[in-house]
This record gives sequence, C-alpha cells and structure tokens, in this order.
Amino acid sequence: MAPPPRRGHARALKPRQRTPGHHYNASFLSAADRAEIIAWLTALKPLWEERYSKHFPPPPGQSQRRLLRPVYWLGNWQFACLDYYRPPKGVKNRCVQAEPFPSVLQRQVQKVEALARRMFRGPDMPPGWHLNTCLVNFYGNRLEDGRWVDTARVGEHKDFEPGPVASLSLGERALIQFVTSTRPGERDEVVLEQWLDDGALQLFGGTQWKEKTFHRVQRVDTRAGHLLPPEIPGFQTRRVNFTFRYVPDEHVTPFAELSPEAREDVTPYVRTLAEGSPFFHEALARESALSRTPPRDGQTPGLAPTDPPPPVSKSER
Ligand SMILES: O=C(O)CCC(=O)C(=O)O
Repeated sequence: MAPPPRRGHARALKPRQRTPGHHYNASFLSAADRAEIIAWLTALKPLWEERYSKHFPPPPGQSQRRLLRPVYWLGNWQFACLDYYRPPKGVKNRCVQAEPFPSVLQRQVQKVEALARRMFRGPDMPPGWHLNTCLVNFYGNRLEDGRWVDTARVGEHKDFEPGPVASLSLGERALIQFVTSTRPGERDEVVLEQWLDDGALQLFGGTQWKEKTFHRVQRVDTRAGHLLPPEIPGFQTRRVNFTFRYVPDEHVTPFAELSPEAREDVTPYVRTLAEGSPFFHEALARESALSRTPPRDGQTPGLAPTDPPPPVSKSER
C-alpha cells in the first residue's frame, strides 16, 4: 500500500510533470517588455489597505489589521474591506471601476488570452471570459518599529473570479504551492509546487486548480538581490506579481455608484489614489458632483439616468 501523503509537504508534482490546466513558461516576458513594465511601475503609488472598515468591521475575535503588503489594482479595484469578489452571492459593491491596463500589460494579456482559449473549453472557459482585472502585489520587507520584517508571502486562498487566472512575475523567484482542501482545517497537502521566476507566466484554470485546491505563496527568495520600483515609504520590494482575472462587466461599479456605505468606507483610499492617478481624480470629482445633486424619485441618490460617462483623459488610455 502506498504511504499516506505527508502533511505540509506531500508528493507535490514537479514542474516538468504533466499538469493539465496548469501552464508555466519561465521566459514569457521579453527583455524589452520587462523594461517597459519596470518603467511603468516607477510612477505607481500602491496602497496599504486595512482589512476592515466602519461598515465592514472585524468579525468577533478578530481585530483590524493592515494587509501584509501594498497593492494596486487595474480594471477594477477589489478593496479588502469590501471583502473581494465572491460569486455567486458577493458580487455587488465589491469591484470598483479602476484604471485600464497600460499598453505593455494589454499586449501580454492578448497573448495570454489566446493561449487560455486553446487550453480551456466548456465549463472551464466561461462565456464572455476576458482578462479585465489585475491585482499587482508587492512582496518584500516592511519597516515595523524600526526593524525590517520579511512579509513576502500569501496564505492559502482561492481566486473566485470565474475562469482561468494568469500571473506574471518580476524580481526574485517565489515558491507557489497548490494545496488540497478536502477537510476544513487540514488543507495543507501540497499537490503542485512551482518556482515563479523573473519574467515568468503562470496560467491555471479548471476545477483542479480553481476549485479543488487553494494556492499560497510560501516564500520569496532573496538571492538575486532585486530591488524593484516604485519607492514605497517603509517598504522594500523584491518581487512584483501581476495576477490577471475576469470579473463580469455588470459586476464592476463606478465609485460614484457604490452603495453609500461602501462609498464611505473606500473614500479615503480613493482620495489617496486620486493624488497619483488622473482616473481616480476624475472618479472622485464625479462622485462629489453627483452627491451634491438632489436625488430624484426612484433613483440612486445623486445619479441621473441620463448622466454621460465621465470623459476619459488621454493619459489613461
Ligand atoms: O504572487 C503570486 O504569485 C500569487 C498571488 C496570488 O495568489 C493572488 O494574487 O491571488
């Protein structure tokens, strides 16, 4: 009889074994595209988000905490305090319309979408699927009480956005693990692990990698000595990861059209973002203008059905 799998570090598949639904390409990004992404990062102003807020307070026994790392979202912003996108029930007031992808990322997305359409069919490829959402994660050390603390990891979780998920990595390599989830509280049998290299693409989908398993970033190397932009006060970035996902367009809400509670909770973040982003500057201005407009019968306060969409400035395309 085969010995039972070891908890925490079972007989994980190695990269070269065949893993349907999981694709890895260590050298996906060209040197020129990598350089363009690094240049784009230089001007970015990531956010440090808190997990909870006034209207979405910590559950009993838990307290407010900052996320382990700064983040930035493109396409739509899923604020931690609005509890991320969790279909089928958690779809409203969670995905706040955000900046479009810069052209260098849009070009990568087109290649990845073509690959994904070849890899995934039927129930693994939802109708309308396209990569319209990107979470940019910054991994590194943060300054805590005068000491640099390594916070470069992500606990086990699932990405609930429907369909395949793609990720691009920059900087130090990171170890990602897919772990089973058969018994609550005992979901740490590693079934696949993969080092994600500088410039690599990982693409995964289907029930095995989206539903039956969780994934986590176990650690990020320090060997190559990468230090990546932008400058973030109290943080040193050695890896950046872009995770591309799909949120159905009808679940993406302009900031001005969020529920009053959600809007109140994320307003300080949007104000901070507006300092560095013309897109959020405009979103904030539109919301202020609309909140001064008296509501008409049967309408969302401040919103008129004929309001045109806000103009998109050239710099956002
Ligand atoms: O950093 C990575 O490679 C994975 C990030 C991740 O798991 C996520 O964004 O959901």
